[in-house]
Amino acid sequence: MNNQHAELFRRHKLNPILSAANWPYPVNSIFNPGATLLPDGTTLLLCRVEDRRGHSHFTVARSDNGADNWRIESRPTLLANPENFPEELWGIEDPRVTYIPELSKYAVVYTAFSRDGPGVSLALTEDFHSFERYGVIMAPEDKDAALLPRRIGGQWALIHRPVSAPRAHMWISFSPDLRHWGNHKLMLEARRGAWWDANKIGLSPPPIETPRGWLVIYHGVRQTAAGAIYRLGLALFDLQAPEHCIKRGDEWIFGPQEVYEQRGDVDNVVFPCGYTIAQDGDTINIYYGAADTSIAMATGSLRSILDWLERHGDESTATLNG
Ligand code: BMA
Repeated sequence: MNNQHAELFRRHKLNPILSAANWPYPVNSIFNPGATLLPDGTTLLLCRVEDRRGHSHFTVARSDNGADNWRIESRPTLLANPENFPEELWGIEDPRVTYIPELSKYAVVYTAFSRDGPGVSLALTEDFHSFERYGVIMAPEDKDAALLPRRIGGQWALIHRPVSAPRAHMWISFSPDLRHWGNHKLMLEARRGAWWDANKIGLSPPPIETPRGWLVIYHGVRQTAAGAIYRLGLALFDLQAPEHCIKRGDEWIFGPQEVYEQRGDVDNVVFPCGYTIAQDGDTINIYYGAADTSIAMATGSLRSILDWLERHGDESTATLNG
């Protein structure tokens, strides 16, 4: 075959691994989960669950091998709380989970669907039972956000995606206390024209710390006459100055291909919000929403991903329009 390209992520044979049919209570769809590996090796997914009003909440699912035999909590884990947090009026969406060793807590950064559009909210938790809500940390319209696991130069760092219509780029902002955010910097720009990542990009799972830099898997949205196509690309950022892009891949590396990714409530969407890395320090599982309908998983090797970026990455397209 001569139309071959590197397969950096291999889909799991049981895909989709979770869907509404598995849920212990009535729902419309399950997608875009945050993920983390607990100290005992259990994979925890914080799943976005959309009810039959169209509003979303989060529910925890656990598995010993990260692929099957999921134990799903019988009731929602975190519901919108619009009485105390009015910005959560129309639900909470797309959680990204980062373990913060300094706090011995998990940070859950999520989209709060307010009357004025999506904003970025933060909650901390030790056990995924009780959550300490910080409320909105980036005002609408902003989403696709995650916290870095440690301070950079003494400051916490948040990657996020404000919208400056018609285009939307990735930014990084800094805070001394997780409440007051500033020092905003443009991190990665959407390209223009025919590119797969023209006009609108956003962080997918939280950034992955590697010896070569922060590895970022981001989504690009291509608008076509038949609707949008959500695909994934790669970029690498400086460990000490994460606003500085070292490499950016030109080609997308993962896109809707299987029926469960191409057909659903929203066709042609692959949308990971979480990953886990195995004991070997190399095997990475990404957990993604497929067509805004179910959860699927794909596995790759960090070494191969970084090698691909080394060979295919470009230094000049980080913030310039190719
Ligand atoms: C994005 C987000 C995701 C969703 C995707 C495709 O803008 O809102 O929650 O999966 O669109 O609908």
